[in-house]
Amino acid sequence: MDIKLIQFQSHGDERGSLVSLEDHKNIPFTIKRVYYLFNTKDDVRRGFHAHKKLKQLAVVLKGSCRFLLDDGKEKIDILLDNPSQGLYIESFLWREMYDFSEDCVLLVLADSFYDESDYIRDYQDFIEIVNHDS
Ligand code: T46
Repeated sequence: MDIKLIQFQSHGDERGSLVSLEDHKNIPFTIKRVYYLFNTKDDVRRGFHAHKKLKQLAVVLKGSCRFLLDDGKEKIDILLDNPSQGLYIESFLWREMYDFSEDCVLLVLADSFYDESDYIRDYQDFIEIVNHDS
């Protein structure tokens, strides 16, 4: 599985650091929605779904968390702990997020509005869909 970790340019000086995210420049889609997760508990796992169409990019603004990505054939575990890096999450990837640090703030940019019908929330359904398409 090809995991795309995008390295953002960080503009840093003695005042601190600044990262800018722009449609079709360092973000590979048009940003339609932004959401963020915070106050997450360290023993909680979230996600447990894939998306049919949605493409997203996740950036840990503070702290750290882990992503498990699964394309139905291979599982990859990624630590996100750098606000200058974005994890590109394409459609048909099962994802679970866990090991949130207490201070974790996870920002997600999405290419579509929220749509519950785009979610595949049953793992067996996901496996059947991805294996059927390959
Ligand atoms: C994903 C991972 C990384 C909304 O009302 N609007 C929204 O834009 C979102 C994302 C969620 N919600 C509601 C739906 C649920 O009642 O917020 C509640 C929590 O959402 P969910 O259980 O889907 O959260 P996660 O952390 O399991 O998954 C989220 C995204 O839903 C998902 O697309 O890829 O983060």
